[in-house]
Amino acid sequence: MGVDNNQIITEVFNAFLHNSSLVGISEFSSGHINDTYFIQTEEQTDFVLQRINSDVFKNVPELVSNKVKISKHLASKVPHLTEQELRRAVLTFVPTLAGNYYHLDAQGNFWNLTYYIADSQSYDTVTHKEIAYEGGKLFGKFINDTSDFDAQQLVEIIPGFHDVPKRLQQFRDAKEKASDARLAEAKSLIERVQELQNEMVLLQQLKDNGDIPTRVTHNDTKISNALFNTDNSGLCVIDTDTVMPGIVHNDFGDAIRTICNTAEEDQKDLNLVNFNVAYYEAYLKGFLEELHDSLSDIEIAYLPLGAKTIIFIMGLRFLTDYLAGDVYYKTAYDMHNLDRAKNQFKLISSFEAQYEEIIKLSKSIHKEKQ
Ligand code: GN1
Ligand code: MG
Repeated sequence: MGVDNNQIITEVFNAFLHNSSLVGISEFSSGHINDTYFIQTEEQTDFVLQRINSDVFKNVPELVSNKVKISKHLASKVPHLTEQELRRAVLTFVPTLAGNYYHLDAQGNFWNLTYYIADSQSYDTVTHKEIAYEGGKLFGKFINDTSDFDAQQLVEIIPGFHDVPKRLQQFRDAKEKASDARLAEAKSLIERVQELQNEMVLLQQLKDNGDIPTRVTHNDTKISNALFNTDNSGLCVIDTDTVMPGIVHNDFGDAIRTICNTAEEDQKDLNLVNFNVAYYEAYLKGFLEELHDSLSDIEIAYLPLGAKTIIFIMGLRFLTDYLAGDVYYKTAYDMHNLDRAKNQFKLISSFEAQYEEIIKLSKSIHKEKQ
């Protein structure tokens, strides 16, 4: 990071209302879209400053407004917490001196600031059943706590974000324009998309027909967006950029996609990529425990398809970006998006191989709950 960037970050940080003096800046490198910085202060209340990618998010003021509304709603559920406790349990946005929740800098970049949640941990891959269970409780609680919030008050910040027919159209467009070399590299995955596509549009059809209700959903429930206490109990859901109206299957599925993958999302050695059914069971249990009676039978019945569909969507999006020449996700090397896509399609194959067991588990946990 150059000096200029540090200077910009310092100026931007000082546009927010925090009465703190910056003493250190470091970058968190795990996100694929935004640039995220850890801001250390002399007062020892630290912050997370985020430069929001406005190529991806076309309407940042509305995105920030969505996030702040949801944080305020979640805060209203825990009125007994002190301010300090609340900042650990709910992602808390800091206003600017001008009274907004975002700052627009001289270069035209949008920023937002949240309190850093200290003494917490997050996971890119899960190695204990306990984390899968606690993750299920955290994301289940998120859905439950927002189930009385009118989803229509939120702007659909990326229209059709998890809409499979729309994602398939983007894939076909990218395929039309792709280089021969990339088409050749992606050949077997392109065939896989064709095999799976009819099954993968089903949830969107149920949503469009009104058979599955629209509710507030987070839409980026990968497990690294859940924070845990040092004893591994669930603490807080972060990264609410994509909070918008959606179906519960998106949030269920994206958490499963990351919790049950025995390897990281971009692991190249596909022998290491398998679907862990024991973690599926633990996650499902935690998720349904917190949801109490908020889910309908039809929503519950389609949870396994939700998991498969989200894995497919991510594989498809990584593949599309590879074909399009890596224009959307940050990549670290030439074949990064293709490796991510191969990883997701391997995960689908492993899911399919264990499908009967997954269905059996889903049915027995649902019964236990009744
Ligand atoms: C992106 O930037 P990050 O890591 O929060 C993406 C998600 C994908 C995820 C895959 C706005 O999220 O949809 O699931 O990468 N976010 C957007 O790791 O496209
Ligand atoms: Mg995100």
